[in-house]
Amino acid sequence: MLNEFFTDVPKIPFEGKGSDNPLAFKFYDPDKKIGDKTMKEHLRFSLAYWHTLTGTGADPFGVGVNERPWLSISDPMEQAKARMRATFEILGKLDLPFFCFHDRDIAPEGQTLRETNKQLDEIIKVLKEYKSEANAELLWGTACLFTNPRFVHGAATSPNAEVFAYAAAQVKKAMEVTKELGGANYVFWGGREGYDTLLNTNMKLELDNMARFLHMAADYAKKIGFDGQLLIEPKPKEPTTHQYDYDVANVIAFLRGYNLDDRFRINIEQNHAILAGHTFQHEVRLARINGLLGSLDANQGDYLIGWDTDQMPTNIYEAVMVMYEVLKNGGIAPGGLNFDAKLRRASFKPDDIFLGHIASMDTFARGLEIAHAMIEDGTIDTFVTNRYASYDSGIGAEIVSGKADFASLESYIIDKPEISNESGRREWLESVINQFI
Ligand code: XUL
Ligand code: CO
Repeated sequence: MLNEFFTDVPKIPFEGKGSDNPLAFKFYDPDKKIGDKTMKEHLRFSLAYWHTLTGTGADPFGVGVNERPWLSISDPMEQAKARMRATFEILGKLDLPFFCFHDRDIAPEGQTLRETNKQLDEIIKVLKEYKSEANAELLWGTACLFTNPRFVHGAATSPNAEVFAYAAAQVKKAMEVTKELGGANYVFWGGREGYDTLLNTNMKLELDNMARFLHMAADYAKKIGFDGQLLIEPKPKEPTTHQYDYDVANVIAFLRGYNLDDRFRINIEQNHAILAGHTFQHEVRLARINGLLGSLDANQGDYLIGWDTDQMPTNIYEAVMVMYEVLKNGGIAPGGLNFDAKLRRASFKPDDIFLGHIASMDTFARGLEIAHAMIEDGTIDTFVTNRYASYDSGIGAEIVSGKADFASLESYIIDKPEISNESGRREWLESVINQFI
């Protein structure tokens, strides 16, 4: 195991709930069986390269403050190699089974795309060497189509066809690299695919072009034999005022409208969900019941702030509700739980990386245990089943089976003097969950 940048941090042990060791798991016990799988198999945790290795802690009001020895190496390729060593040191010490990256997180850009690809290949070679000695796999790869100034008006939805071409070539390469590394998924988060004002926007062409781009991507994945899952990651706003992949409902409609729903599933992020005015669980439920739940970006937004704060997730209640959906889905594989999350700017020490991930991993481990117990107990599920019992027989069964029509429903109800309803019992249900927590 690499031990170069975090020499004070050992391999993080599981010590259990009573432990006062900050560098130990309290709930995440990777080999512990929950139902038919281990915690590690259920949770499929992943490190996000961009926040943890590349992020400096800079914000709109101040410069980078993160103490990251690799970031002070001035030669860009040497820095990229050092970042890769730091990555595998973190993965090893936390025993994280997966990582995710954008192409530009791991290697610097050159003058031309050809030169950039060459640099990427060089870093991929280094990555493969460390990967062969580690227990970590690529959960997903993606292309950064939003940082470089050429993407100022978007990528696939840019008004400039040359930008569309550049983005296509970049995704082509990123998919090849993802396949080469055995990536389980490939993600499309629509960076700047959206608009700020309709005064300068041909919305129809932009949406059609986005669909054309995704069809080309799916065709290329097939052509090179990449059989990983393709994923769209919705977000309602930021950086553009209106992002096209607004939320899960919007993405489902888009995928179906452009005949892409058999090729793509959805990568759902907590902070994006709440920016769209939904709960994380709402988004996961909607994707699940449509057979489109792909993967999760496990982070946490601030409910008082209207932007993407991408905090490390520590809210057990939310983790419970999301793990309930994951268990009902029969698991999240080939997706996983990617910590698309960054430490607060004031948590700038190198070991904060470990403290943040331990807190997040423990949160979802606890969420998994509680959700499993809730399902085993069955109180909530039984309540929901009973609440809809009127559809199991009689007129309800006729509605569900398609036998009923407006005329038959009218003759059924027209002379009934009164309808009685049952209580929804929300407060009692919340108290049931609190007993498990
Ligand atoms: C941006 C975001 C991205 C995607 C990958 O808000 O979530 O990091 O997860 O491009
Ligand atoms: Co994300």
